[in-house]
Amino acid sequence: MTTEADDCPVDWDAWQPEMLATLMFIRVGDQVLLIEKKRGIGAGKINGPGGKIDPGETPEECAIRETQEELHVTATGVRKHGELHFAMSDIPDILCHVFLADGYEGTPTETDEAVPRWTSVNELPFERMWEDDQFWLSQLLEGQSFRGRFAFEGEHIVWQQIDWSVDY
Ligand code: 8OG
Repeated sequence: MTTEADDCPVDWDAWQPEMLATLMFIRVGDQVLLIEKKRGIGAGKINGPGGKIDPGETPEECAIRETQEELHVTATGVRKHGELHFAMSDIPDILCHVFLADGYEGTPTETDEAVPRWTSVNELPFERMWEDDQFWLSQLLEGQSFRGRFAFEGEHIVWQQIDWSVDY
């Protein structure tokens, strides 16, 4: 893995995502509501709820809807904190908007798409998550904003850069 601009396999200035997606992380005290994803991209991994943005939908509307569909809860106190730009080798390139919420209504419930997993923010299961999450998820949960760019070969990062100076 490298962060040297010269070695970057992607022309980020010309890069266009092929898919728009979202992620939602609901943090209450020292716990964050994660999911074990049952289907779709990243099935079997631990992640936040989220998914593809529908036509006509804002990213925030999508993150709230996906969380309702996957866990039967409505996130409250939602704020955008991140963007993830993924240049992928074997699946479409993705731009993912990342949201942080400080509350929710409803009861986290298993659905066809996900199993809810309340997790300590100090014990995030990075070994079961996407490889890039270890570089931004703890900071996001502390309220930091960021824009991450990652080039993947298969499941592995070959280049990355995270800008912590952004604001949304
Ligand atoms: O609709 P579907 O659930 O298949 O959409 C893919 C979801 O997976 C979407 O919420 C974005 C998320 N996702 C990626 N790549 C990565 C990643 O590297 N890290 C995390 N945390 N989520 C990712 O597509």
